[in-house]
Amino acid sequence: MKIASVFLLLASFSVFASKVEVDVKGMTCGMCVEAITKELKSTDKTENVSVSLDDKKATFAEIKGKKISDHEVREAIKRAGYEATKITRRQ
Ligand SMILES: [Cu+2]
Repeated sequence: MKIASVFLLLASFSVFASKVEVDVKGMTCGMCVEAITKELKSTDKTENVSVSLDDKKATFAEIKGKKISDHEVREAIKRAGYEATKITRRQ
């Protein structure tokens, strides 16, 4: 997961991509990770989706030219069966 985070950091240097970090409540195992990853990818607005069970966080970048709202992020996490407690965005 640490290595994946570094790749995400490097990817975030591209001009318009916004990096998003989501604190997720209720994750307990690898199946939680898979379910959340799948739902975040299904929005077609995210790339470099990475979910950390240790940190209870999902991180991803917005695909260039696409904006994903906080509401859409919360709904995707909810579809997977969890709750997004905090959303942090970085340019
Ligand atoms: Cu689980």
